[in-house]
Amino acid sequence: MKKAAINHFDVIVIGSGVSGLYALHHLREMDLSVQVYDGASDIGGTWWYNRYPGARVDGPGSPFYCYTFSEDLMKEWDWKETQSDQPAVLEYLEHVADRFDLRRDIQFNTWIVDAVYDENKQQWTIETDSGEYASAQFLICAVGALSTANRPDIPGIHDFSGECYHTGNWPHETVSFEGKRVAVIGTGSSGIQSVPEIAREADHISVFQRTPQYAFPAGNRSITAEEMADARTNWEILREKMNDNFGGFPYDNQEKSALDDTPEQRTALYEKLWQRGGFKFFLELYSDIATSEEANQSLADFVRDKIRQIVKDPETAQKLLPDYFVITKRPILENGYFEAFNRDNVSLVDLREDPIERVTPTSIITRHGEHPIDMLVLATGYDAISGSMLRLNPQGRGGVRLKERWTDRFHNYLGLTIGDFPNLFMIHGPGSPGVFYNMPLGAERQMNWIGRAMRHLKDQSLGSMEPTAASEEAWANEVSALANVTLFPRTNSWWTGANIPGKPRYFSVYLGGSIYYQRITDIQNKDYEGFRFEPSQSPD
Ligand code: NA7
Repeated sequence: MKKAAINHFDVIVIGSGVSGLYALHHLREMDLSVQVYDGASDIGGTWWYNRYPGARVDGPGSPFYCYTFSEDLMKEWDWKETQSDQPAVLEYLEHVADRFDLRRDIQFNTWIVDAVYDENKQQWTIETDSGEYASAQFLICAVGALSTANRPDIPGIHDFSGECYHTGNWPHETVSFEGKRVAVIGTGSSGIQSVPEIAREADHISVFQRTPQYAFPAGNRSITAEEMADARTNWEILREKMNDNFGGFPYDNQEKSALDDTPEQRTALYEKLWQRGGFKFFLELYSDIATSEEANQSLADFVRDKIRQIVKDPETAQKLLPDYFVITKRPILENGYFEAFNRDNVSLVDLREDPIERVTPTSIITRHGEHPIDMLVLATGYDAISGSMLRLNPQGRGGVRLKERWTDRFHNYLGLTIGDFPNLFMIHGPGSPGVFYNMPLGAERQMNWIGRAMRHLKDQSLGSMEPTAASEEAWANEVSALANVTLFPRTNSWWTGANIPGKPRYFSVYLGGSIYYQRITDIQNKDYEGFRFEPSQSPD
């Protein structure tokens, strides 16, 4: 990397989504100089890009999908619905950016094309797509766990002459489906959220399904003024509960096994949760749905029955029946997805029996026929969790590139740091609870850990920190040991990397929730066990 005159900061943050915004705020509070870069024209990250019809929070939702660092913020913000839609979440993040005056340290429309560590100076230098350089002792990668789009490599797809959109990079202008024949490829959360919305407007919609999915009623509803008032009054208690809960939400961890109940009792519980809907379905379930095949089967059968009951055409219903362990792919919340197949203008193409062969300028050709279309919606997901780090592909100690280190697995320690990449920190990286945890709260807790580590370096006149190879290996074993207790690794999903050809195939999320935060704090308290430090080379 050639060096022109460059600006120097204490910290450079890449990304101004949920994690990057908090990182900036926290680092400022620590009196550090910070520069944030974002390729988009405004804040929001994944919530800035994901504007497809029907995009909503599909976790436990509002009012607890939020930052917790400021009580005032909690007190002044009114959430309207339990499953907030994308505009509502973005509005909240914009409010946070305004309230804490964050934008003045964020350079938008700036893509970071390279990041290189200088061992002598103990600092990172980044290069932007406009040829600017900047350096900092610390580099924080808040690059998003679901932000590198997976675009299917279907023969002829680039020759398609109609409109073509990936759900994770949806246009800001209104997209009209009126009078159009639309193809949606992909039936994950994005496809399942968008199909009923598109179906209301389009002339016809063909859903191209590779894997049938379990989807649960979103149960979206308005949040009452009483509920908001209650959340505010009890905020301290709720916050504590969020910190103790497995997923970072103020609910009780479940301890009862499905096998302790009779089949009738199980069905009664599933029915009650189904009728209420929402992500709380999974939080109030039995404790062993993800670990016991028998428990899992009982819920899977229940959902398959529901699909058969909702979808009127038995042949279509049959094709929609999932056959993997329920909840071992990211659970999906739906708003009328299965009902949509009862409409005359919605049809299903089962790619397992009728795979796509190619795309022409005006159609999709499958083994058994041609599907003329005007618009192609790619709801094909992401190179999740590790993809955005690999796209950045930083260069660490000895000139090593991340792509060279992350060939067989995503080597890291605590999901926060990587050996040979000193002073680089990830938020929601592989090896952290990331996508299995309330992400704004997780970002805060990970960033607080990182801030404390930075303070430690400064106080001790240390120049760099990075994990040892042994601690990375031990961490990898811990991540895998937790995952292997569950059924998750046995299903092809973006959690296991199976959706991306050639990606290392293993479950890279730390399944520990609140235990994780205790673990990383303990390590910090035990003099940073597993890390090695270098003294500072700089005169001050
Ligand atoms: P997902 O959950 O990864 O879903 C992607 C879907 O696209 C899924 O049904 C895939 O089938 C399908 N897919 C991917 N590639 C292809 C090709 N080449 N051909 C046909 N079908 C394909 O991504 P989402 O955006 O829906 O959701 C991501 C997360 O964002 C979500 O969990 C929320 O937390 C927010 P597969 O199942 O792999 O067979």
